[in-house]
Amino acid sequence: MDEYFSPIHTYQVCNVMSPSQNNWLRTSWIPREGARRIYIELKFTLRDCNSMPGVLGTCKETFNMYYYESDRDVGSSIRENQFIKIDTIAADESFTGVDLGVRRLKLNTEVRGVGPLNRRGFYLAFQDIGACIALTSVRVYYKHCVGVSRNLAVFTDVVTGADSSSLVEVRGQCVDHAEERDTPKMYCSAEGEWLVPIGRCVCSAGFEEHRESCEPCEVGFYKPAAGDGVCGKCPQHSHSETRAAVSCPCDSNYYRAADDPPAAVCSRPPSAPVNVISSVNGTSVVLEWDRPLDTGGRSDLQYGVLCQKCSVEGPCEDCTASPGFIPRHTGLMEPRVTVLNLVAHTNYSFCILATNAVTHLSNEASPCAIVNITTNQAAPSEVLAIRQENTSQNSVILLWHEPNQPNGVILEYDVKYYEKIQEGNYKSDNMYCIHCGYSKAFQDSDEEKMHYQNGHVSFPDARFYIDPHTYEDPCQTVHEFAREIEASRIKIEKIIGSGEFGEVCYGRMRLPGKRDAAVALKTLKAGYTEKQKKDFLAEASIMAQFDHPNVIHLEGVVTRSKPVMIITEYMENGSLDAFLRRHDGQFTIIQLVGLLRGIAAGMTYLSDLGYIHRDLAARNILVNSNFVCKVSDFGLSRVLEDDPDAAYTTSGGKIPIRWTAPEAIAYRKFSSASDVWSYGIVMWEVMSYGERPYWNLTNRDVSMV
Ligand code: ACK
Repeated sequence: MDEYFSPIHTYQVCNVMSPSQNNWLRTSWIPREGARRIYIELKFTLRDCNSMPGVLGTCKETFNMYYYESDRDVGSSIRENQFIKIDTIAADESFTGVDLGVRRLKLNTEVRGVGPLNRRGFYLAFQDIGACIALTSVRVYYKHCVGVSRNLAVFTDVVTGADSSSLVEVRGQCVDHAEERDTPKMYCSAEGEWLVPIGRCVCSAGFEEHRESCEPCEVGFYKPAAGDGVCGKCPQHSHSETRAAVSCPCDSNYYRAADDPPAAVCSRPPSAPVNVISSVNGTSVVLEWDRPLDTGGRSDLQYGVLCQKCSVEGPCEDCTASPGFIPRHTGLMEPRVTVLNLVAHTNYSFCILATNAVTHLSNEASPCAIVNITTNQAAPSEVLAIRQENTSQNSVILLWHEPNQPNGVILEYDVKYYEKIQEGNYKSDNMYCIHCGYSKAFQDSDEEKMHYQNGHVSFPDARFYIDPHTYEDPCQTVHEFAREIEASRIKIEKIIGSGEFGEVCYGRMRLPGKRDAAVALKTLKAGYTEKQKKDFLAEASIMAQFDHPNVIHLEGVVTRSKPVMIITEYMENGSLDAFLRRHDGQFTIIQLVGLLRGIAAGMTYLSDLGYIHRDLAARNILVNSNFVCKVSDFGLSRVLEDDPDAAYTTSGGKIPIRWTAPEAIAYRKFSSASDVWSYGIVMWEVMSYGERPYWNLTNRDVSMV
C-alpha cells in the first residue's frame, strides 16, 4: 500500500542479518531520445536498522545507484564493474516496525541527475549492500524548454543542456510579416526555463503588432516602414484600397511633392492671386496682390508674372523677358513686383500666377490674375553711342541715334560739354565751368539748326493748359479732363472744413484693382445754380490737367449723382499757414526752405503750362504727411469772390492785396511775374511761421506802400 492505501508493486530486499550483501536490480535498456541530461526520481522505503535487534554490523541504511550507456540493448552481458556510480542513496525518513503495524510506509523521494549522455540509450542499476528497502517507483525523465513566441520571434521546443549549469542558445525566427531588428535569441536553462531574451523582430511595412503576430493594416490605413509603429489613417486627400498598404496614393487632382513624406497630406496647386493692385508711375508699374483664397493646402507659395505688350495695331506679344522685373519675374516669395523700363503710352497685360511644389504635377493650366495697365509719359532713356565727325580746331559734329526708349516724341536734345584739362581729367561742372555750357538740338537737327548759348536755357513747353471756360457745357468739359467716379466707391467719413461751394470732407475711395485711398472731397451744396456748378467743376477741369508732385492731384469727379463732388488726394497736414502756426519755431531753416522749394517746383510747373494762379498764398498750399507742399485752389472766380483775404480795389475787383503784385492791384495785370511776387510773400509767411504779411497794416496802407 502506498501512502494513499493503494496497493503497489515494489522491489524489496531485506537481508539485514547476513553480511557482505551485493544484490543488483537493473532496468531494461532506455533509449535516450535526444536528452543530454537525464533525471531519475526514486521512491522507496527503508527500514531503520535500530528498529531491528541483532543486525548491528550487517544492516545498512543506504543503497547505490549506477548507470551504463550503450547504443543498443546489450541485455545481461554488462559486468557490474562496467556500471558508473551515480550516487549512494540514503533515506530522509526510515521506518520502524511500529509503522508497519499501522501499514503505513514512509516513502522517500530522491532525484539525481546524470549527464552528459552520448550513446543512444542507457541502463540504470541499483545495488543493495544489506539494507531493508522497498523500491516503489523509478521515474526517468529529461527537461526541455517549451516553444514560445517572444518579441515577434518564434523559439521552438528545445532540450536542455548536458550539465546542470549549461545554457542552450536558441535563435528565434521572426513571425510572418515581421523582420529582424537585432537577431532574436534566448537561452534555455538546464531547468527548462527560457532566460535572457536578446534582439527582436518588428512588423514589416503595411503590418502592425497584435499579440505576438503581425496583422495587415485595414483599408484606409497604412504603415510606410517596418517598425514598432501602428497603422496610421491615410492623410487627408489620400486613400488605400487594399489591406496591408505601405502608402496612401493621393485622391485625383491632389498630389505629393517629391520631397513630401508619405505622411504628408495631399495638396493641389493654389488658385489665382486676388485683389491685384497696379500703381503706374511713368513707364514703371508696381503690382501687388493678396494670397490666393485657396493655397492648395500648402505653405510653399511662390508667384510668377507673365507680361504681354498690346499695341492697337497688332496682336499682343510676350514681353516677359524684356522689361526689368524687380526682384525677378518668377519664384517671387512676396506678393509684389516692380516692372521697370516699359514703353511709354502702351497697354500691358500682366498675368500673375501663384505656384507651389505640386503645380508642375498637375496637367491643368494654373489660373492667373490678369491686370491691364497703360503706361504714361516718361523721360526718354539715355542717348548711347555718340559719334563725332569733322572735328576741327573750333567745331565738331556729333551724331547719335534716338534712345532705345524714346517714350514719346522727342522734342529736343541737350548737349552739355566740359573743358578737358588733361587726358582723362575733366573740370567739374560747378567749380571750373568757364567755357562750358549747354546746347540744345532738335530731333533731325543738322549743324545749322543746332545752336549753343552760355548758361542754362529753358525749353519751350510741349503742352499748354486749356481754360475750361472756352467750353460751353461744364459737365461735358469736366469729362474731357477728369474721370467720373461712381459715388458707391466713396465713403465720406468726416467734415474737415468749408469751401466756397460747400463742405470739404475726408473720405476713403476704393477703386477696382486699387488700394483703399484717403481722399479729400469738395462738395457742391444743394440748391446750386448752373453758374455755380460750372465754376465748381471748372476747378476740377483745371486740376485734371496737372500732373506734378507739388500740385494737388485730382482723383476724379462725381457728377452723375448728388452731391456733386471733386475728389482730390488727402493732405494730412491741411493748409500751410495753419500748419506753420501750429509748429511755430519747430523746423530748421533747411526744412523751411525745403517747403518753399516744393512750392517753387509746383509753381514753375504751372507757369511752364501757361497757368497763372493769381491767389498764391500759404493758405492755398496744402501739406501732406511727408511735409510735401502742394499748390491748390484753382478756382477762377474765387480770386474775385472766395478768398477772405481778397479786398475790393478801387477798380472794383476783389484782390488779396497783401499777396498781389502792384501791377495786378493797379490794373489787374496778372502774369507769372505777379505769381512770383506772391511767391515772395509766401516765402515771408513760411520763414515767419505763418505771420500775417505786413502785420496789422490796412489793405489800403499796403497798396500805398
Ligand atoms: O486748413 P485746413 O485743414 O485744410 O482746412 C481747409 C479746408 O479743407 C477748407 O478748404 C482743407 N482741405 C482742402 N483740401 C484738402 C485736401 N486735399 N486735403 C486735406 N485737407 C484739405 C483745408
